[in-house]
Amino acid sequence: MSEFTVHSGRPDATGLRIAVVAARFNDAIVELLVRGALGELRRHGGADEDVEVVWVPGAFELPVVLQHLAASGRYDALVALGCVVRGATPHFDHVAGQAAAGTAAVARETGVPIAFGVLTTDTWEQAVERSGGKLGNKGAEAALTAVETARLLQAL
Ligand code: INI
Repeated sequence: MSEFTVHSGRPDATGLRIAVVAARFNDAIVELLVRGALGELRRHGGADEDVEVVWVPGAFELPVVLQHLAASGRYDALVALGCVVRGATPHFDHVAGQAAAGTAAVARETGVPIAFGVLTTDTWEQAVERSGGKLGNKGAEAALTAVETARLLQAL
């Protein structure tokens, strides 16, 4: 039987240079996402001196700052965090849509992996559930995704 070569990214943050880029809007939630992300990076071997946190005003501003950081060549991966709640946001679709599409475009254009940990929920309660509540912490999940993707790209 033939042997296939299988690639996957190790969940090992040792030595990886990572920036967590967080949108301050709805900061009560986003602080929890940042905390979750930083804890997850530490748990997987990330060193405090290799990890930076960058605050932007809102989720709409994430792509331009991600673009700047990704193009600098200083990071192995980026983690985008934020919280957009539909109920409180008449222009929800624009803010959430541009944050997601812009983030994906930056990752593709620069080759730097960017995990998307921006909550886009209908209600505040749904955001609470995903920022350390009963549905986990999406900031932590995004941080681990960034690590795995950075390792995968190194391995391929
Ligand atoms: N930004 C968010 O990150 N979350 C939101 O829920 C939100 N709401 O509700 O409007 C929000 N708006 C600000 C936006 O991201 C920009 O900062 C603003 O439009 C200026 O460019």
